[in-house]
Amino acid sequence: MMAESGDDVRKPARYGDAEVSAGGGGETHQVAGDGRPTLTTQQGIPVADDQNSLKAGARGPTLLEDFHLREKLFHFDHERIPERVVHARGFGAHGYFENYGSLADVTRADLFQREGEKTPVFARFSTVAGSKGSPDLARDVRGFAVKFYTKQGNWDLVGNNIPVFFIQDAIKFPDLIHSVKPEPDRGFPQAQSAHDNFWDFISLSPESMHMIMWVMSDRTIPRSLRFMEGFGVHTFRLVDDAGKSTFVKFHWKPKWGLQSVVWNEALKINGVDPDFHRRDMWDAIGSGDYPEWELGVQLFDEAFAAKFDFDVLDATKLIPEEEVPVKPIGRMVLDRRVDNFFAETEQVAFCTQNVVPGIDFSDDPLLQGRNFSYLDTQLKRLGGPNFTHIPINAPKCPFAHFQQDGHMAMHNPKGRANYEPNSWGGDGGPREDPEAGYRSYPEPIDATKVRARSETFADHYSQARQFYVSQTGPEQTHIANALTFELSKVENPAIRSRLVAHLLNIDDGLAGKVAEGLRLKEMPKPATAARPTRKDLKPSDALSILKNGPKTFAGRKVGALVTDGVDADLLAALRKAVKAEGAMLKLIAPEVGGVKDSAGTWHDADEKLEGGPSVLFDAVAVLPSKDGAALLAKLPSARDFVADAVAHRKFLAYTADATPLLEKAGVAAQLDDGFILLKAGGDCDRFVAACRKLRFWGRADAER
Ligand code: HDE
Repeated sequence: MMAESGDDVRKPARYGDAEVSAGGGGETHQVAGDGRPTLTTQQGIPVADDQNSLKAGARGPTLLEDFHLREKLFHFDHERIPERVVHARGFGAHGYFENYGSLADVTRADLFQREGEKTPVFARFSTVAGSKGSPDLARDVRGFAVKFYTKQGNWDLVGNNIPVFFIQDAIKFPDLIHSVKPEPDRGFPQAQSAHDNFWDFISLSPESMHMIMWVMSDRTIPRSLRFMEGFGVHTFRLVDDAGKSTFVKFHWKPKWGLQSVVWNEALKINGVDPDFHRRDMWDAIGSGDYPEWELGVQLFDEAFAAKFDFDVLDATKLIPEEEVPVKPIGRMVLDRRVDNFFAETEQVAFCTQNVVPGIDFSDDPLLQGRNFSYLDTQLKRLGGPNFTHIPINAPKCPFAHFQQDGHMAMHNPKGRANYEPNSWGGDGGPREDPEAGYRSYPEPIDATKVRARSETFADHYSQARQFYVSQTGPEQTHIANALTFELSKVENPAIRSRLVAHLLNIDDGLAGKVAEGLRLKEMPKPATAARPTRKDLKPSDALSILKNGPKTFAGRKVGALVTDGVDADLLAALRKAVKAEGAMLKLIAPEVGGVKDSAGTWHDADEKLEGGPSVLFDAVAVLPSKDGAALLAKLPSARDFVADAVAHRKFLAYTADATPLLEKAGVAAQLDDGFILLKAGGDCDRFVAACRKLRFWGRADAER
């Protein structure tokens, strides 16, 4: 029988570079000293042994007396808080907003008064439907929420990457979200709209059709959170010092242009890197490649609202930028990662009701409902009314009020006064300020109380059509393919057909393609339309991604597939050309340890081949040596690397030695202008210049 006493039986042990001490059962102990602090309990009591619980004999039962064990398990058991009911999966970062000039002529909002002034911000991007652990590249709307810590309190602009929404009245939100979330009997599918319940609800809600066009476009599969737009969606009000109101819609435009992945890439990225978007943001900020957007406003008055084709209070409609231009007013730069994901990204509590003097609501019924919902949800999620005491939610300006107590109260006022009016003079606490204080815009309202939908909201198809006809050919194909994909996952044929009936009111060509893609036995009759579709709305270039791509390859990534013997000069030239563009080069090799180039220099790899497929990169280079190409040609992962890059219409640089691999990947016979042969260093510059177009859309037959 071996010793089971409490004697100190620790002996030194070495595991590679780690020197530890091993206990009687061989367990690892690392002890304090040499500048390492002493481990304590939450109460500050020093801990002697964090590997073993207190037992009656080394093989005996654990004792209830072990306060360290109990405290450790108790705390662990309570680590989770409820995830957000929507937008559960998100990623946040800190930064600042900087004014281009003063907006004093339209708003008294303090943050917009002074040119060049910076306001600290925290932004959180999210998907909507999936749980916290769902993959980043689900086809979904992206949340785009920004908290501005202004000198007059926090302003939360809680938007999306799409300028319109599915529904017109907040009362439908629980139904919409129930329909898209996993079906209640089976608990799946996760993070997907491709199922019966969602399309059942949508096909019975014609007001969703405009949003559906956006959701089925590549907007819902962004390449990076850095390359997507953001929108405040609703019409808001700006109010100036004299009390004059101007309507406003907010737009975020990414500095590096718009870019999305294609659907087949999204499916594969979700498998190989479910954290694709958050990793991209983390890496970009870490390498000083700061995500940046310009904030713009569409400003208009009551007269414009009265004559505009649609109701500005209807969140399923947008105002084309060609009709009311977006005026840039400042930029947001995200330059700091969070220190702790839970404390910041998880606990941040955005509320649409958080507005500052000079910014006000419109009567959009969706916005009005949100103003209740966000505050309400934080109580449940963060466990009490004091969530503003959490540093990420606390204003960065002075604040003073008489709200007190509650769970975990951290800012506890001193003194006697906790009410007003009071007669405690200088010790009486804060007082209201009629001048600086928030004054709601005195909108005249003379109305009858009704439960009704305004008839001015009744046109459901005209802007859906306008969106569709504003897209380029490839983008229209993607919309048809996405609808076909989603509806093919719907089991009930009546729902498929019902949706096509709506598409007939949008565009016959689109309806035809989807009907054919689904192999509908019979074309349905067009859905009854509350208002006939207008065909006279002018196409708007601002609605297309491809018409708003970057003119640079900056911020993008090239994946270079290399083996031992890779041409040292070419690799150096490629690295230089990519860097000069402000892009990144990642090396993918058969083993993560790296490769030795033709000059005998060692290069560490960024990824092992199986973990670095081409879907993770914006363009690829295939640079094996002759022997390397023969080796790669035998590997399915290398053949997929090449075949996928070609199918996804990426620019592909290659060397003559790579030919056996291109042959085995089945692409050697179709070398189009998207393939760039690298013979000398100068060819690398040509390759990078070509990459500015992001994809070679001219490649034939890459998709159906
Ligand atoms: Fe939200 N939404 N929403 N939403 N929403 C939430 O608030 C809600 C809507 C949006 O990163 C919840 O804190 C209702 C439109 C974003 O923390 C909840 C309605 C837009 C985020 C809620 C809408 C959004 C949320 C869940 C219909 C774009 C994530 C957790 C009236 C303009 C914020 C939370 C973050 C989150 C309710 C519609 C954007 C439940 C009732 C339209 C970006 O309060």
